[in-house]
Amino acid sequence: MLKRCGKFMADWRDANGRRHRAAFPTEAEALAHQARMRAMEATALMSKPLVSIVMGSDSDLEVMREAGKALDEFGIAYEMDVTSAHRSPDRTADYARKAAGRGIRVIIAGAGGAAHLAGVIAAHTTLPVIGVPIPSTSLQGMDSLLATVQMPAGIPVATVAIGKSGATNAGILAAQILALADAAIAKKLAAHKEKLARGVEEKSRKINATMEE
Ligand code: AIR
Repeated sequence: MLKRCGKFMADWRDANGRRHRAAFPTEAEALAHQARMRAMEATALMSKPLVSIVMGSDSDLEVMREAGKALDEFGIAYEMDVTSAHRSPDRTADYARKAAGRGIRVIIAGAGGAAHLAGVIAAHTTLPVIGVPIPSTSLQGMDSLLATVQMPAGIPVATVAIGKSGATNAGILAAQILALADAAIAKKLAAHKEKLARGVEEKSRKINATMEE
């Protein structure tokens, strides 16, 4: 433990990564304070949303909920909101510009039809943006897919499949991005892959048992 001018220095980082130090007369007091602060920050980090899930309308919620479910599986805190690239352009730009400053690390954006939400958000932030094409009634989501995926060079949107599978994968992809700097999430992702493989083994066993009957 660092000692300065006869005092013991407790040392910790807050949820935004800023470093803090406080001086104590004894090492025991400094260590106790440091442990308390580190535990508090760990809790704050867990409950602070790292992923933002946004959608063009509340009619997209049924699909976009799947992204939230995937994040739940990895214990990743997220927020959900509605903003429209066309109906509320100022709100959308404001949201995108402020997201990084609020501690958001990945944005998942879903929209249907002329689905420009993910692209417009990507235009206003350097955070990674994952686009989810919502199945539309008239063109079954082909319009949403093309509007989301066909971004001009320079402004990427990582576009996933149309609908609920895409939303699930958006959540997993966000977890994979966060896992680059978080060993606990990386471990959960490895366990997720093992679970998938065990599921296939089980299906293979069942189908082979049926063949033998
Ligand atoms: N939308 C909303 N603003 C711009 C777009 N592209 C999309 C929504 C939703 C669809 O339009 O994302 O998928 C229909 O929205 P609503 O509110 O009419 O149900």
